[in-house]
Amino acid sequence: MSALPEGFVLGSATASYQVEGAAREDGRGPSIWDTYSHTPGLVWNGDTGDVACDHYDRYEQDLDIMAELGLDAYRFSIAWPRIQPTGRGEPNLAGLDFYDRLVDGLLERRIRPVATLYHWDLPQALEDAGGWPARDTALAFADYAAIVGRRLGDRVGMWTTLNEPWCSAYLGYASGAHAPGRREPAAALAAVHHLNLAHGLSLQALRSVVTGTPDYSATLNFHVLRGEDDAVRQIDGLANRVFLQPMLEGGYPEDVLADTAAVSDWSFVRDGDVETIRQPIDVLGVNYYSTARVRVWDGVSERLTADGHKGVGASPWPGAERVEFPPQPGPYTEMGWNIEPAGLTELLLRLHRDHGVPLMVTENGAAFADEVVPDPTRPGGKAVHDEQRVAYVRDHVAAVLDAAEQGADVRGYFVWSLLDNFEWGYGYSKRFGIVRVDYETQERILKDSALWFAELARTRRLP
Ligand code: IFM
Repeated sequence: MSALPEGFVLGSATASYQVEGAAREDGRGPSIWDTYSHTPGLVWNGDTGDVACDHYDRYEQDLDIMAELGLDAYRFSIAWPRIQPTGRGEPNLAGLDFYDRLVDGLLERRIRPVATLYHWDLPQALEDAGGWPARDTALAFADYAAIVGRRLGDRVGMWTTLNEPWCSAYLGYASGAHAPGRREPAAALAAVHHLNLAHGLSLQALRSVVTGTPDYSATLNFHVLRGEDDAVRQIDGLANRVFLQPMLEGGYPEDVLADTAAVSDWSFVRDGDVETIRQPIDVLGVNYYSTARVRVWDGVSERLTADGHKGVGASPWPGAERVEFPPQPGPYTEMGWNIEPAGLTELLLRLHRDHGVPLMVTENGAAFADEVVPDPTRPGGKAVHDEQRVAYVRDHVAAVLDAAEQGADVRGYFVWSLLDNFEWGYGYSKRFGIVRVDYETQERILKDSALWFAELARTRRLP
């Protein structure tokens, strides 16, 4: 299949801390990523999101680029500390006004707003009170969701509660490779549960205030695993099923509770939580970049702990001390992640088979070392010939179409990312954008991948 299915949504994605900048403008409070990135030694080159792509002040220009590319939808995230600078209490109206303008600007350009409530910028005050390992954070999240839903709920086309809670829980609280940088495996499991609870509570809160007829969703970053059965089972449990099962089917997988019993007794799960977490969703967001290889560690040789996705710091896998992560065969992107489009087809088919839920690829893309070259035929006289990214995106869109042809109900594809941006612990050293950002001048240059994507959007067929 090379034609996009009828109604298939093509979009691009970003996240607040990665693109907005304006870290202290209009009453925004500090988030855990401000604290983390300002702590020496934690982020490459000491980079921070203070300025990033200055999207907060240049959003009109970025909206024009999206319109020029012919995007159907834009997936952005809302910065909780702009809405509630300490994570609780009265809303900061200037913060809400920004997203109001953004949503209106999208609708004026006939681009569907897809809003994520949480893409990792937890208000620092909530972390100081315990962070995601504390139940109160989930309750506060529901209040925040209601505030945002009241203000934007007549216009947002799709709501996503959480982006990649795997990263928030395990990289934030077990490996320490992400903010807040804690290395407490038991706390990471409590964070898993409270993120799941936040998902359920925020869906209830949104549904009670939203006046439009949006789709509701959550986005997970799935681990597509290769290797030995028991290692695959364990990591699949911790990475995928610990979110999928409570959100879609109800309750936690028995094997995950058993595997992690020495780390936690899961007594933070209270009566009624299982029911609260399992709320109806219209679409499951799927983020996919690569696959990972696992095997049972022999206990003798040096254990390969590097996780193919964010392999720095301590292990992000509570209770999986006997699993190791050998390197995957290439080719690789600039992140060192292997390129395997067939993994995406396989994942979509699995999710379709096991859960029967409509799917949306909410992130897929690649970092490569781009080069800007003079080109008098292009606006601004510059071009970026990112053939590898074009091939990556093309092959992954083809993989999505393969899954659709084999019966998976896949409703859209969002390329990560619209803009080069702050890549968390890697700072600005990794460029994922289909649009180049010059961080000195804030100039935007459409890369060849952006032009390719525009062609896809225009013709609705794989160029
Ligand atoms: O940049 C991130 C994004 O914030 C979440 N998903 C993966 C991307 C690439 O690492």
